[in-house]
Amino acid sequence: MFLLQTVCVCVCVSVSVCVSMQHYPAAWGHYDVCKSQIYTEEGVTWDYMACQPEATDMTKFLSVSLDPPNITCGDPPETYCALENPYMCNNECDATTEELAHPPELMFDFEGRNPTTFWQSTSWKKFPKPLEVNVTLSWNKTIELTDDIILTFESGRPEQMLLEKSLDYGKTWTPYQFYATDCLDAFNMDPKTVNELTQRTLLDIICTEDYSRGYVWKYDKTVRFEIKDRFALFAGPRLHNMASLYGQLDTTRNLRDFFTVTDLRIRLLKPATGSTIVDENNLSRYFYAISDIKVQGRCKCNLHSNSCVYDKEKGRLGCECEHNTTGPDCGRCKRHYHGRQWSVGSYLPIPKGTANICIHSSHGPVNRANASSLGVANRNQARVCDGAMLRCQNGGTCHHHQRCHCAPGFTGVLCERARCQGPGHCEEYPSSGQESVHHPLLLHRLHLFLQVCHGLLALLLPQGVMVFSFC
Ligand SMILES: *[C@@H]1O[C@H](CO)[C@@H](O)[C@H](O)[C@H]1NC(C)=O
Ligand SMILES: *[C@@H]1O[C@H](CO)[C@@H](O)[C@H](O)[C@H]1NC(C)=O
Ligand SMILES: *[C@@H]1O[C@H](CO)[C@@H](O)[C@H](O)[C@H]1NC(C)=O
Ligand SMILES: *[C@@H]1O[C@H](CO)[C@@H](O)[C@H](O)[C@H]1NC(C)=O
Ligand SMILES: *[C@@H]1O[C@H](CO)[C@@H](O)[C@H](O)[C@H]1NC(C)=O
Ligand SMILES: *[C@@H]1O[C@H](CO)[C@@H](O)[C@H](O)[C@H]1NC(C)=O
Ligand SMILES: [Ca+2]
Repeated sequence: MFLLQTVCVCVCVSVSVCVSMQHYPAAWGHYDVCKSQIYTEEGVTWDYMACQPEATDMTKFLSVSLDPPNITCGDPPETYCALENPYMCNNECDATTEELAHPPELMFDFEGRNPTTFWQSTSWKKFPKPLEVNVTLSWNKTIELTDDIILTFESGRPEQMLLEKSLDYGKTWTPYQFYATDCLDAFNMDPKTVNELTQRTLLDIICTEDYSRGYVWKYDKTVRFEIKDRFALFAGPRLHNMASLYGQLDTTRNLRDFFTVTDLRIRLLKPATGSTIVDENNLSRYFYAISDIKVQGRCKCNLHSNSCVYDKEKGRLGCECEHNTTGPDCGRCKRHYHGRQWSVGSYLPIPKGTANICIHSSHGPVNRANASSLGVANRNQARVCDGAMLRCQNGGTCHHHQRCHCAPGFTGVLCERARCQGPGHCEEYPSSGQESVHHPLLLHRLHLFLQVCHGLLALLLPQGVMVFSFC
């Protein structure tokens, strides 16, 4: 067993590696503690918090597969020529000799020695039939990406490639980003860069020409999928406003899913040719070679665990679930802890979030719900807000589907009303214009409820909207 949590030895190979392993400043909340003991009048109890494992180098825990499977060079042995100079043919590949073999593992070994180690494909012998290779990375576990995916090519960067992701263990695939020297020609897409994305278009799948432009490959060998630039659309250029990002991740499921994967697939569609014409007399110049792949991320544990363990025997990652949840992603309540429906933890309020623990069945609202005829049996029906139909208005953010956090100056269940600024400003909203929770009598009752109850508390507000509150 191998604790991810403790694997944070930063070996600084280059400045960029160190930067990518940097932690976010403490002010944003690490979410690294799931519970802590607190002392109250009633004695020692536990305080539960949203928590997640530390981000780490995820390439240590993946399995890689190639398609076609026999596409790796060296069987039979082959000699390759340099792309820019067909007379420079000193790249030998022989699968039977360790020093001359280029197996897929060399994409994930420790980089920093010279010469680099790399995986290499066979050459484009069957031209003009396309030289296509799928490099599939599988975790058999849902993970959340926290930093840019960086591929380093040892030969020229591909003229056409596609990064795909799967969220269902490889059953279905969707594009993440297209890469080409000519996006229009290759994919019939307009070229874009990540800098052109906005908060609204963040989830758009783009084709970029930034990482394919050919002949200067000697100077830039990397192909990126820009996670941090996308985070920055919410968190600001140096990710100083992580609260804003966490707020969005909390409330916008699509956004969260966008950065979540179980598998990644690099579809190499056309190797570097260095020019528009392929030299058919010397196809040993065209091949793929990748020396390094970086994938930073963390296990997805639904904010119910701060540690993820790698079971070396089974070759599998799994969250060590807290909050009486269970499953590889802490995606359900433990046996006998179905007192209320399982729910993902919440990043809000910053910095500790909301744990949304599973509670013992005997403490649950199940019996009360049926008896009360208030219709609280199904918690899902009591959604106050979400990212789709029930949007918080006027810049408000939806807090765990139960409450809108309104921007200053707005009020109402969905922040739909302007807060009254003074006498005479509220004519448009007669009678029920005041936010109900601010009514002194109701507030008083709320306090009473909070003092009395143990488990889940269901309150019926005058508007007929259900609000749940955890005691
Ligand atoms: C690569 O994977 C895609 C599906 O993502 C599949 O359609 C394609 O045929 C595969 N290509 C090769 C060369 O295996
Ligand atoms: C890989 O195997 C397939 C059949 O399994 C064969 O048709 C193909 O020529 C092989 N490719 C190489 C590069 O050996
Ligand atoms: C490619 O060209 C170089 C230089 O002319 C030559 O040495 C090499 O054998 C050629 N390779 C092939 C496969 O023709
Ligand atoms: C993936 O994990 C599941 C359990 O979560 C296990 O049963 C299965 O064998 C694993 N698959 C692979 C390919 O390792
Ligand atoms: C979860 O259950 C264990 C017993 O299995 C108990 O000791 C612990 O307090 C429970 N935690 C919560 C969050 O209810
Ligand atoms: C509550 O009602 C649901 C269906 O409305 C039913 O399935 C469940 O058994 C009931 N629970 C109790 C404790 O009566
Ligand atoms: Ca390497």
